[in-house]
Amino acid sequence: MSQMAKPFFRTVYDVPREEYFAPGHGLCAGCTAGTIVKLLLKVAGPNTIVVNATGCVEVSTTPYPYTSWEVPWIHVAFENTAAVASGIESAIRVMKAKGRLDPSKQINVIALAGDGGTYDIGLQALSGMLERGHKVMYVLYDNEAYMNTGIQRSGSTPEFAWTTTTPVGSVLRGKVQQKKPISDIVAAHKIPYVATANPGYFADMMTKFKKGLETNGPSFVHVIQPCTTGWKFDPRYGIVLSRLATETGIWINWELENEQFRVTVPVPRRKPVRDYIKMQGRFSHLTDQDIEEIQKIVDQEADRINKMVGRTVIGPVVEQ
Ligand SMILES: Cc1ncc(C[n+]2csc(CCOP(=O)(O)OP(=O)(O)O)c2C)c(N)n1
Repeated sequence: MSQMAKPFFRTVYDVPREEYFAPGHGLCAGCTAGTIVKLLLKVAGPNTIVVNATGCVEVSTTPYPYTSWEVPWIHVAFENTAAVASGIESAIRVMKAKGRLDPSKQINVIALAGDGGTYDIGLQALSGMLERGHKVMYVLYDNEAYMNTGIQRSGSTPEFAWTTTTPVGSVLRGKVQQKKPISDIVAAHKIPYVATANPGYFADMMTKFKKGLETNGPSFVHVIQPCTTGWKFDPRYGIVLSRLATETGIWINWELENEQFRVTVPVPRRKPVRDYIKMQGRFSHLTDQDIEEIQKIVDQEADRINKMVGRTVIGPVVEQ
């Protein structure tokens, strides 16, 4: 138990009933971003301001004149999410200091962006926000490509994945480069709270949102977000695929809290990475040898994490 995040949420009965993310939005059937945002707002509650970069969540939840947001929400340019969130947080601080706002009132400021808006174009604003120490929780929903504009590769797209800008043919076989280690880059800023999360482990994810919001300074929660359209899987399997990401070790749920590193979802017996790959059309061109290569990289990362923790938290692959 000492390895676990303090579990504010253990079962569905701990999840608040109130909704601040209204139904009727236009996200794809089976889109796990809807699940992430719905649960995020349940944790944050009504005293929350959301700063949302351009992307799937933004376009699909605010077709004029409708909105799914039952909290104050601002759409910002692709590149400046963290800068706008920093400004809002500073304004709240000044208004409290000048007596224009009750100093005891807790107002959550959440920056919300996809991988394109974080790994690539929003990285400079994000780094500035972290370095200045703003009390903002940045939530990255990572569907591993620029999905809203038609599935273009991002710095997050994994090696071998098909996208419209990393096609599969006689010259290229999907993306050439590996995924950028964004959470490690964020952690290098030495902020008080960094975590990775997965909507398939909703209690762990919600606990991390709560811890992030309670952090006295910047916090960053990086959430994997399987995308039925871009990853090409049957919409009914969004949560199954989310869980497989962690069960295979390709996505490890961890947190770094005041320099203390913990794996919050240990995986004593890993499933082979093939189980995750085979469910997705974006990897349908992969050979057994390619899958072996990915398996080796996942094994190496598991070793690195186990060494960091000082014991085996991500176990060996066991065919089940
Ligand atoms: C400066 C700038 N460049 C390009 C665009 C076009 N654009 C809008 S949304 C988007 C993709 C967003 O991708 P991501 O951040 O991964 O979010 P997702 O759509 O996958 O949710 C792009 C390229 C833009 N709005 N602004």
